[in-house]
Amino acid sequence: MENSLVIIPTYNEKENIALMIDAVLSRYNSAHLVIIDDNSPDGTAAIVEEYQSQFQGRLFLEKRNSKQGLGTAYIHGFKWALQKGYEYVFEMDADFSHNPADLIKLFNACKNGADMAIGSRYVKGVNVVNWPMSRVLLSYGASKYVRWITRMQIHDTTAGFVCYKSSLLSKFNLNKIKFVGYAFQIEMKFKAWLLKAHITEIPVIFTDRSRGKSKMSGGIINEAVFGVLKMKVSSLLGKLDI
Ligand SMILES: Nc1nc2c(ncn2[C@@H]2O[C@H](COP(=O)(O)OP(=O)(O)O)[C@@H](O)[C@H]2O)c(=O)[nH]1
Ligand SMILES: [Mg+2]
Repeated sequence: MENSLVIIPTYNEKENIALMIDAVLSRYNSAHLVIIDDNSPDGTAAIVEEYQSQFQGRLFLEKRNSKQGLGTAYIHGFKWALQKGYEYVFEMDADFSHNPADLIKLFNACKNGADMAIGSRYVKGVNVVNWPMSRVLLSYGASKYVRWITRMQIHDTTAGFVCYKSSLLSKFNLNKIKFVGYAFQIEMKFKAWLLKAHITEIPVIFTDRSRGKSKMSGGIINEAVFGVLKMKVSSLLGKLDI
């Protein structure tokens, strides 16, 4: 995976982060990894620092002062990636819900012409393991809702496992991304769609975390439900900044 940067946002991931660093960097010898940590009280950042000497020049840490949401952490990572000149930029969670072994599938899709490859749970049925039924229904329902409102031909509109070609990322005005929580994932896909990017969905199996805690909250859901509607209306009025 040459010219590749994997971005992982973290908030209290001390149980996962060391295993994840190793899973990515030992498996893919040429890939780089940046962790965007929001001053996790559990000391996640210090663990990353411990590993930096083992993966000299391939493991980076960006520390932010406080918990500012997953969306803004990715924006920070995207700007960092574009400034350093990586060609393939990945989004992935720290908790092993996204299988590091699938990174290569997303990479190959982008190498073979896609601008954006989405690790998708909903291409055929529902490929989610260990989530409570309520969470599966929420996520699946959200994906259907977003597809219906936006008319994007994407099955997993809320997926957080993505590879972007930097040529696509650089077309976004990253200062104009509005959503800070999970809806950020929807906004990126919708804008890529409006940019007529070549988007492909690669089926993956999503497995709920077995270590640490989820940061999902009610406010995040509100942002998604009402925000998506607003975003669609703005785009119809020609008022959406991409
Ligand atoms: N930097 C940063 N990372 C976050 C924040 N919220 C969640 N994360 C990370 O984003 C990823 C997904 O969050 P997670 O809690 O697993 O969400 P869930 O899988 O949807 O329940 C994990 O790697 C989290 O550590 C945040 O506010 N800031
Ligand atoms: Mg998770």
